[in-house]
Amino acid sequence: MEEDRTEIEERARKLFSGRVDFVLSAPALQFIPNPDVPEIAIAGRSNVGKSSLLNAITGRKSIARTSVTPGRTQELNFFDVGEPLAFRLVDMPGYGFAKAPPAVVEKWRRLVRDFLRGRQVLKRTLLLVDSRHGVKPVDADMMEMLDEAAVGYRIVLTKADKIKASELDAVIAATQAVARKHSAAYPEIGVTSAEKGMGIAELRAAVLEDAEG
Ligand SMILES: Nc1nc2c(ncn2[C@@H]2O[C@H](COP(=O)(O)OP(=O)(O)OP(=O)(O)O)[C@@H](O)[C@H]2O)c(=O)[nH]1
Ligand SMILES: [Mg+2]
Repeated sequence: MEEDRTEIEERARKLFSGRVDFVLSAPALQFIPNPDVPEIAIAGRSNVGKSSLLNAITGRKSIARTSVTPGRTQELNFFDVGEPLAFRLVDMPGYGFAKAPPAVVEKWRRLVRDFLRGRQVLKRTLLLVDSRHGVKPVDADMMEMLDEAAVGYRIVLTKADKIKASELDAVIAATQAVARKHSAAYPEIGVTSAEKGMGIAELRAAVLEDAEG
């Protein structure tokens, strides 16, 4: 019998309230952990709220460093979830930072593309999009990289507390339309606020399902 939504959410809540450990921060692929457990990555523009969402999912205030300075997370950051180890979360370096020098952008591109292409254990990516901005050209570029690497992704709107409900409905509809055009994107859009805890229980459950799937 199929597991009930509330059962998965409860299982996910328990899992994330147990052990979650920062493993390492990898500036290049030679430093990433052995591919011995499933992984779920979190990607998105600089400042979109990746680290904040990771903190919210794990119910910790600062397991992933959050910053007010965009472009702070430049490495792949790995977090072990569960005891015994169930899966790993990967906080990816943000993209689309306007002031980034071309050499930095190129380094980012290579690191992310090679990681996505070669990582057999990568089950899914959460692609975060700021509710206030919707999908920007840089996000569409990232979606193409994911489509090409055939890594399935869930588009997750962040900072939903920052806009009105009517505006949120419009951005959800527009984002759904974009998702339909991308082969590796899930049709349903996640809607979250790390600040208010909105959509977090659902996202935790989705992460657990993706890791187990
Ligand atoms: N209002 C509100 N602010 C948020 C939310 N999530 C994140 N922020 C704020 O947005 C800023 C950036 O958040 P981060 O989590 O550091 O973003 P990031 O995507 O990890 O950024 P980089 O690591 O630089 O790529 C911080 O000032 C957060 O406090 C949210 O749900 N609501
Ligand atoms: Mg970050």
